[in-house]
Amino acid sequence: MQSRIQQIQNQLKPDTMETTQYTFFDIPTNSTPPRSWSPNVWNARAVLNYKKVPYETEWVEYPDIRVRLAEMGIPSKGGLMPYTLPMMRVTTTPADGSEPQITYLTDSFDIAKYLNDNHPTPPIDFDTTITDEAIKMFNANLMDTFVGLVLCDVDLVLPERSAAYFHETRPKWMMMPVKDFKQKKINEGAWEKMENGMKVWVEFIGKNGGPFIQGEKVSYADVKMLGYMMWAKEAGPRDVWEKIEGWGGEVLKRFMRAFEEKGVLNRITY
Ligand SMILES: N[C@@H](CCC(=O)N[C@@H](CS)C(=O)NCC(=O)O)C(=O)O
Repeated sequence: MQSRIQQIQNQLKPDTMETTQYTFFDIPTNSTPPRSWSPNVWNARAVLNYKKVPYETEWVEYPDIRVRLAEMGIPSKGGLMPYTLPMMRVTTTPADGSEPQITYLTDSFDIAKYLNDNHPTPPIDFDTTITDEAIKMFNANLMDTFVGLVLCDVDLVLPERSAAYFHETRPKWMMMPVKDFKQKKINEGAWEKMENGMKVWVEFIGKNGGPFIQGEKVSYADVKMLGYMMWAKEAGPRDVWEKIEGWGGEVLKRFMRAFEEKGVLNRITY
């Protein structure tokens, strides 16, 4: 019979432990190295970085997303965007070295929740009431102007093929060329709406003294709000981000700094 010590030693041997590897699929910018810029992708990347779990990034350009994901056997979601990123591949190799098990998580929320369940510390509060409230606040006050002033210029930071894909696909839901859609939003008062929206944002984020919505405690609602800010910062035109920074003032500064201090903004290029 094995002694208790031997049993523990065997359990601790690297070749007898189950291992899990994460591969994170993200959309690149045209910079070298590429940078993470998409709000949906940030909802998941922020959690990976916050939890400090090891992962590797695979960059997939817009037109290649459906090809790459279909090739892995991931089913289409149908509609205008049958395949989307972020996606995370979880490869688990059993302790006995048998065939690895592969799981694909194909939605940012599912990735974030999976990570929080499997890596409980540091924790993220997934209370749906706060998340719903934050999303409702953002959608009612800022989403429309972020689409007009940030999304419409995302092609400026995209590699050539991705920018072409953007101009081919987005007019289908904008019902007009991207340039005209942006102008329409500006004519409808996008700048003023953004300024007013940021006032509501500041009040919402700062209501418990900051840096996060509930004070010191990080929630998934904060992660969502960070995703939108990273979208503007990384993919929006410089002047838009500068305006947002100005309107966001101390509350936005503290919010971003607090995430930075937790290591969340460290991994952006790999
Ligand atoms: N609900 C999804 C939405 C993700 C999403 O819309 N991703 C966009 C990039 S921001 C995408 O991959 N689009 C692919 C396309 O346009 O073909 C999530 O949050 O994971």
